Amino acid sequence: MNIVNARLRGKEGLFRIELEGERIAAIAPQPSPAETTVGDLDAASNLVTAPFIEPHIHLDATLTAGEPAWNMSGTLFEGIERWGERKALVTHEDSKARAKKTIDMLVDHGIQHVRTHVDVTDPTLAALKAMVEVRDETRHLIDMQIVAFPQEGIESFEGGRHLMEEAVAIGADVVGGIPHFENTREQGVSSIHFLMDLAERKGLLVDVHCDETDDPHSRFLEVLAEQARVRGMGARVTASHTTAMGSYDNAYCSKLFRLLKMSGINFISCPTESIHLQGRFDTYPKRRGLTRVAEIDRAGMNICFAQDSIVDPWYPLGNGNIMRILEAGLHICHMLGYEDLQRGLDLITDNSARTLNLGEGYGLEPGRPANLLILSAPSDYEMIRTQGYALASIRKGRLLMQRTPARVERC
Ligand code: 17E
Ligand code: FE2
Repeated sequence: MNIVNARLRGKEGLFRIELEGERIAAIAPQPSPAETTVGDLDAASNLVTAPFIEPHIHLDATLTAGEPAWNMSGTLFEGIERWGERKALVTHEDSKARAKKTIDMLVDHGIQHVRTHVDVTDPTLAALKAMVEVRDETRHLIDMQIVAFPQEGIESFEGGRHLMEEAVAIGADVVGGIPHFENTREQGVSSIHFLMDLAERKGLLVDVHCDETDDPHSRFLEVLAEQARVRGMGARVTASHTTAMGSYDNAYCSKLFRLLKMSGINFISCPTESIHLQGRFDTYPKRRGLTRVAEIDRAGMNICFAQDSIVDPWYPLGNGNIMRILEAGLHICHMLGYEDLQRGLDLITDNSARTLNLGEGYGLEPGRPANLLILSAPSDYEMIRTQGYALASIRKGRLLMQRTPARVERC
């Protein structure tokens, strides 16, 4: 299969992309618009990109909002409480069915790489065992990384350390954490030492829910970054949320940024989730409750956007469309400047690939997997402005999804 009349990000003119089997064989400039021949796909001068990425979602909790009760306060903490009630009802089949339904939503929106957190503060590890099967059974649709995520704490939950180790033995790819939820500051710090030791010993990646609160005294990011720095693991470590950074004062942040840059860790912001869950203890003025996305990006550090939730105790909406998250995130983070709009898709493609350590498994280059999207607009700016979408998703050289745009007739 070949794709003709493709526009590529950051390049002038049109291109022809040749796919051979499961790989990209060649990418060549195309001097003039081409007719399609049988088996070719016409990008019609629109962007062709590597697939969209969902770097932070909870596929174990998805599609459970209101079961058995709704989160009435809209806080993170009530979400954790409501999830605790639903978690008691989790079964193997229920977990698999909801995760697969959600993966279909992601695939419909051009996502082919997913990192999912799975709550392992459950002595049965039912959801984790289910997700390991889902990871295998959906390989034709997505590449999945599973994070062993201790929702109720590593130190504060009975047997927490043991459950983390067991989750890794069963097949988790990434070690998680939640230091701001541990009972004490000391437990938060020791949980980070424990999880970094575990990841280093097993050669795994790290992705910690870190300082997901408006409390400016929640300062576990410095501990995580310093641990990553001294162990030389920065590129393999991610700090998710870090919303407390939106409440740190500038004096502390300027010191913190020096360490963050030295550490080389990655960041994930979930803008729709955080604007919904945070700011809940404020009246007015009311905080946005997000990390410093633009500042992290401008300091040359790696940051990407994620959905976090789809219809769960923390967030009642969501449909798998990461372009919606990008558009909301750029608004919320004051990132509608000219430069930001030129390269907005970085936040859901290349930056996310770096966070997930996808390496040569990702990107439009000859020799790499024939995984790509035909988009509905010719540039990042136009994709964002027109609320664009993936028109086609190709994986390992085969069409996964094609979308027919709605037609409007002026009368
Ligand atoms: N758990 C958590 O601690 N934080 C979140 N944002 C979600 C689950 C969705
Ligand atoms: Fe999360």
